[in-house]
Amino acid sequence: MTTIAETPAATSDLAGLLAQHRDGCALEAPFYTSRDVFDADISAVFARCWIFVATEAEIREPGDFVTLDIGRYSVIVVRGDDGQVRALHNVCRHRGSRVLTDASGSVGNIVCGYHQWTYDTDGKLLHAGSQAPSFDPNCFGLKRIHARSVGGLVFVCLAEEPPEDFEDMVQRVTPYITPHQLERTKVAAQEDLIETGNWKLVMENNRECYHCENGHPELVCTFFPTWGYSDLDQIPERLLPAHARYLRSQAELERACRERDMPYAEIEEISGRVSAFRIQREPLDGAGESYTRDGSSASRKLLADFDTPRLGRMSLHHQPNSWFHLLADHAVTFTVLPLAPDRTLVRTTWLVHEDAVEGVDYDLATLTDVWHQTNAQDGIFVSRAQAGVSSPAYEPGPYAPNEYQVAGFVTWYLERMTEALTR
Ligand code: 3BY
Ligand code: FES
Ligand code: FE
Repeated sequence: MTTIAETPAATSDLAGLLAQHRDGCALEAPFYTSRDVFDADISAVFARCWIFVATEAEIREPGDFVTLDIGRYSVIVVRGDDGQVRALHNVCRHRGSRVLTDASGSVGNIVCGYHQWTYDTDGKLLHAGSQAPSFDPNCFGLKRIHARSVGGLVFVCLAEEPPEDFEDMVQRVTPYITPHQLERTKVAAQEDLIETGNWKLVMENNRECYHCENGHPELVCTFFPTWGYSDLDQIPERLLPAHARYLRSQAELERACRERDMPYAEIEEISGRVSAFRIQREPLDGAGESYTRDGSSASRKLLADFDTPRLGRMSLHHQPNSWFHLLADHAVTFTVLPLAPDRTLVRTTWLVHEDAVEGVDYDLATLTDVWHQTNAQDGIFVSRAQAGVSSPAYEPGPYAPNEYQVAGFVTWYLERMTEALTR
């Protein structure tokens, strides 16, 4: 008979919780349910690591901005008049009001709505009315946040001293990203989904494809469900024909990349460093071109004026909160932002060539169909997982070999939390 495990203490004692964890198993319930752990996640993970926040395509012109919340932080990502992407704390230096209240828009200067303190897009205070003669505006610029565009993907870091190994990641992934010329793209669609689960459940769900075969009928038209099996002997017999197709397409794709001087080798650095990542180009099933039901391109106007639509998907996973798929005809980016212990924002952005015309080169419903469905399905898995881990009967179970990247994510997360305790 299965016994119900003792309810893990709803502890604020992170050290005790970390000590309880068993390697190779899912996390204990409070990691997903406790407000204290949530707050610790924001300070130890989201306020320390480089976080993917937006694509440059969302802020193409000087003055264009997006705002987003990372825990209790509110961040402005803005293109300056000099064309540079910057990030600023969205906290007025007068009496602290939120300065920009829209999720996105365009400004000449950044004006606080409360008493009209006016900043330029660098954050410099230009005007504050009725001040005493001793007032020095130079002391009251909006606080800066580290920002960095990696081939058109904008990352920010809230820490004063960002993790140094991000630079190494940037060097290694840039050659994979630049061929897609994301700077020459526009946003075709963006979807915000609020999932009723902890952000780590969202990430864990993304780091495996164990659930794809049954859970994502649209995605597996093109995404090989054998993803995640590093030990090929473990592939179930029913998936062997798909695996054989994978191997054939992989050989063809490798040749196509070599002919175009595009890097192909997989790089996997999923734990043991702060800017942990995985990058890989892999074939797509069906026509092999895009995330559509039959695998044919969703946009006729290819990114970067590629001479072939058959470039599979170049997939980048970055800890803690993002993943990206760059294809020949479009790119799709995902960022995961924690809202509450049991609520998480998943933002999906579809990019197409800047000259692609909706209704002529691409049909929006076709372009977004597969990931729209896949996200909705993942949202249901995550909400069921959150409900399950909230039960007193929940006991963390073991990861299967093809969930090794979930284990990698969890190991990485526990490293960050352990590090935070020793600071
Ligand atoms: O988006 C991804 O990269 C992951 C990989 C497998 C499941 N999910 C689709
Ligand atoms: Fe922003 Fe007063 S709080 S101008
Ligand atoms: Fe999924």
